[in-house]
Amino acid sequence: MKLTGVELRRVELPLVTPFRTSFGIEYTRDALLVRAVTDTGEGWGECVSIDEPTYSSEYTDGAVDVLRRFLIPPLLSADSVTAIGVGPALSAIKGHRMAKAALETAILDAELRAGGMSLANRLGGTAATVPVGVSVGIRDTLPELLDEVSGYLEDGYRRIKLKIAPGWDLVPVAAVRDHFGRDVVLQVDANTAYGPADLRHLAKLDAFDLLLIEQPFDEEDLRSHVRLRAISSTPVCLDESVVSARAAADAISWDACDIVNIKPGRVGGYLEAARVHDVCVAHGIPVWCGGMVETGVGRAANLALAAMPGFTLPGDISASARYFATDITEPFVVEDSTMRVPTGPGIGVTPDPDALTTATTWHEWIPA
Ligand code: OSB
Ligand code: MG
Repeated sequence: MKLTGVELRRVELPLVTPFRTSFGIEYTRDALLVRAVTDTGEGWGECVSIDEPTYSSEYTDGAVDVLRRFLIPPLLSADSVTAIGVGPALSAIKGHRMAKAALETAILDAELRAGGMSLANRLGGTAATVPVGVSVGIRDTLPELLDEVSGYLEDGYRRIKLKIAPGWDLVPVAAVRDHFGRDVVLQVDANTAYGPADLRHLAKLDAFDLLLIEQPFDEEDLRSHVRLRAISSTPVCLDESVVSARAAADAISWDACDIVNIKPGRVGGYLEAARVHDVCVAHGIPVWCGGMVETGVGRAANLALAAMPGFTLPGDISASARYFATDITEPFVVEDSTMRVPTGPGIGVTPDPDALTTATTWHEWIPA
């Protein structure tokens, strides 16, 4: 397959509810899409970076820069490209996994469309539907939080994840437990907001029978995650720390986690995400598919990944309507607390041209 050009496109989608985490608040999703054009057709990928380097070191302006200056040019000058060849071809460029993932996904999508195979089949996904979960941001008041959670439970979400941060942890978790009871599957995500001095405080979450606590400590502080596991009964899940299959293997061998959240962007693409899955399955570590407030393009691909057999826990895969009034693809919907895995070739969806035009704030064509 010859890559003949790549289009970078930024789309801005207002969020139906502002999304506040321990690292900031978002009112809109400014997503970066990559369209790979080849001699056998085109493919799409979504870069999951956010506006500021507050979740990880990547940020969208930086992703645009590294894509156009360092990642796209070598692939455009190659005689031919394959999806499995993208990682090795770009290995001289350090980091920038979200940018690499978006480019690899666009090429993988083009390749799979040309061959008539779905991404789920390519990855070894077997489930036709996957259970949905929802990630609930930090709110100003407890009544607002309870209201939002109540709406999601009515919508059919089987698992609720509460964002926590120092000052917003035991009280909101207790409130949700008291109000909705023990049957709700509840977990929390701290996005690295705590430090070693908070170990005893976090162990108090044991009273609430949580499915897991996600990434309480710094991404490089595996030691504190090991220590928390030793003093707490709540399973520890890693997100930010797991940047590759090797990082997953290291974390598991050091007893730093019980569960792993797999985000394809964070690990450099769907092919590496499948390898993270395999490492975790080999060690008996359950995994689930994380989210980065993706548009329909990224969501479609995440569903394909979540169809793999090791994804035994509900992911942060919610309906398009949980995030946006209008998505750029056909909206993804929740049916019977599950979502359907796309079956069409490649990622299985294509952005709607009108919705795309309306949402576009910037685009650039990079020719071979
Ligand atoms: O840590 O899982 C996270 C969103 C942006 C950045 C990091 C995270 C999140 C979420 C939202 O929790 C998950 C989603 O619904 O897409
Ligand atoms: Mg997380």
